[in-house]
Amino acid sequence: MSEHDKKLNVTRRGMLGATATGAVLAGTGLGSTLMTAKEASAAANANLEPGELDEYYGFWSSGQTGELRILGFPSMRELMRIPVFNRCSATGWGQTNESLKIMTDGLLPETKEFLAKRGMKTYDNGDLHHPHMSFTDGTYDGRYLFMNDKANTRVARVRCDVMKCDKITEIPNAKAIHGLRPQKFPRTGYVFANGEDETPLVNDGTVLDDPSQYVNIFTALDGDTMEVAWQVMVSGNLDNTDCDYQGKYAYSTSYNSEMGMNLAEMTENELDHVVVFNLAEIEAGIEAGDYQELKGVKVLDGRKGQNKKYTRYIPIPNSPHGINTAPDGKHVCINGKLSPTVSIMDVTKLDALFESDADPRSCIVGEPQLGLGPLHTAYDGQGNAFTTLFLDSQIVKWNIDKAIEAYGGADVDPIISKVDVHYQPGHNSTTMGETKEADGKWLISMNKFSKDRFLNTGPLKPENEQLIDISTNEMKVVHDGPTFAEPHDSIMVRRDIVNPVNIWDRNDITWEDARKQAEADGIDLEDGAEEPIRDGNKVRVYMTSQAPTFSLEKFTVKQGDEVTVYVTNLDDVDDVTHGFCLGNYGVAMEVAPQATASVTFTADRPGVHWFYCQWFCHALHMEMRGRMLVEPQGA
Ligand code: CUK
Ligand code: CUA
Repeated sequence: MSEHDKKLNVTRRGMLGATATGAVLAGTGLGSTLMTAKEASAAANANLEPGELDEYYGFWSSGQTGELRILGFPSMRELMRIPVFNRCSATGWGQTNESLKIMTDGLLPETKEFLAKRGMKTYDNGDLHHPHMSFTDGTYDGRYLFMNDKANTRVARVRCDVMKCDKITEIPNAKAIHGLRPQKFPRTGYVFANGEDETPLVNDGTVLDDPSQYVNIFTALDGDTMEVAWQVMVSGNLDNTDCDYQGKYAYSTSYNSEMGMNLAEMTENELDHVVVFNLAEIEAGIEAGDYQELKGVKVLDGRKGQNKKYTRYIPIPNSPHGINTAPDGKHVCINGKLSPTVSIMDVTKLDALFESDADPRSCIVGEPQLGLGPLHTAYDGQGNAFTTLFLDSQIVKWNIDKAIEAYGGADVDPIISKVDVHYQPGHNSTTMGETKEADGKWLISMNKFSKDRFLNTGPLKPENEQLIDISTNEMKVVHDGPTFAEPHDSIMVRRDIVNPVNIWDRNDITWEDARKQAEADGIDLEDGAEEPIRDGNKVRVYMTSQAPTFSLEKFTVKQGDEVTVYVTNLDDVDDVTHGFCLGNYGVAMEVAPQATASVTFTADRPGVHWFYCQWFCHALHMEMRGRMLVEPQGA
């Protein structure tokens, strides 16, 4: 053990003791006499009294669950789940016509065909790693959240006014969208998305073992339209991505510069790289027609050795993973993963790489050794960085300027402190930490393993997300938060930035198709219809809901009819959501105040079938039900 680590260990032990005492005493109301005022206020903020509101919104990914989650922060209370890439039983996401439109509109024609052969309209799984909010002028603007799907190569957007997904775009030419970040300046703008898995450029099944024909693709979407703006072909794979505060560059880590196809090949080189994308040069290249069109997208060639001004490759040790721009607008930390180092890139030195043939490493201004398995770095806005050490199960707090001085030869130690986390952290994030308004209050360590930290839930255990007070140099773990599979990343956004509505606007675009159909049928969605509208074997049932009744207590269709039920919720009271669940037909959906939702199914079971409201809405909620009569064929 080095002198340094010994010192840290002692500090850590002393500190843990102090925290435990503080916490116990705080519970008895005596804490404030023993804790400093700052400690006391931090502890008080983390433990909200019933009815108190959190200071921050936490937006959490959910990995292979495929949804986005909203947590109150720092209480870590889970507030909501927003289905995105998954099928949701509670809301009908993936079944309602409105959600299916969002889930299918942006699929590639070849995917629609592939799914149709399997009797599916859309994928019902996803792997959501990276949720990030739209920016204006370097900070969150509360418009949208963007997120990736590694499993099925998609990017989705959530509207922050209603907290529902409104667009999903499948990315052509790429495979496995992983790293994702919105442009920070002047606004979003572009959403940058990395393809993680390399594939043959023409992937028609004729090439397997010829790496020279494999490429990888970096994608920029237009955050306003959610259409692909352009793509750049690169060498090596792409892992995580970020961009600057000047609107000039985006950059991505690559852990497989070797273009290896198995573990041994992928980890062969000591140095992999970061690819820097020059946005102005790429736009100029498109303007000049220097691209090929692949599946309707303009694809530029930014591969190594092309000597074009679109990209530069910066050697970085070793299989780098996370890449995070600091709130100072100047420094970018590239986390070494298999190297114990974080490489600090200075974005003001990037111009020179493109203007001259400067050594690509000339933009690296620091490379501190921090510990084993550095994966991601977060910031406090005061010149300090917090890096997760996966193998050491620690967070290390260190100073960026000191690391740069040490790289220049000064005898300074950039490491300020380390804290144990439980266990194996991946991402960490700080309050407002990926914006220029980083406030240095809280850090969340998103640990991949919880092992013994909670009651045993069998062989499958929760993840553990630990809340850490970073308002002092000694980081304090103040809360353990179990989560289900498997949040990777999170952001914490000041609550004044996020302002969702309580009730839908009746003119919302979400049910535009329903409104058009109703108009064609001569009906107002807000009135409903007394009888089903028949159109061949298609039957449309229009009803409204108002606690505790549906406007129809019964309706009749024929066996084999394709039935669409539209429900419009006329209640305009906060939180009075109704549902429509049709028993033994596998049909259920949510209808929030002033919303319209619809579902289409084939009435192939004759008989009387009850439908009921499955969101508790009223003292007579149980009575909020009705009957569908399906007359047998030939009747
Ligand atoms: S990746 Cu998961 S720990 Cu997908 Cu952001 Cu680093
Ligand atoms: Cu309406 Cu329950």
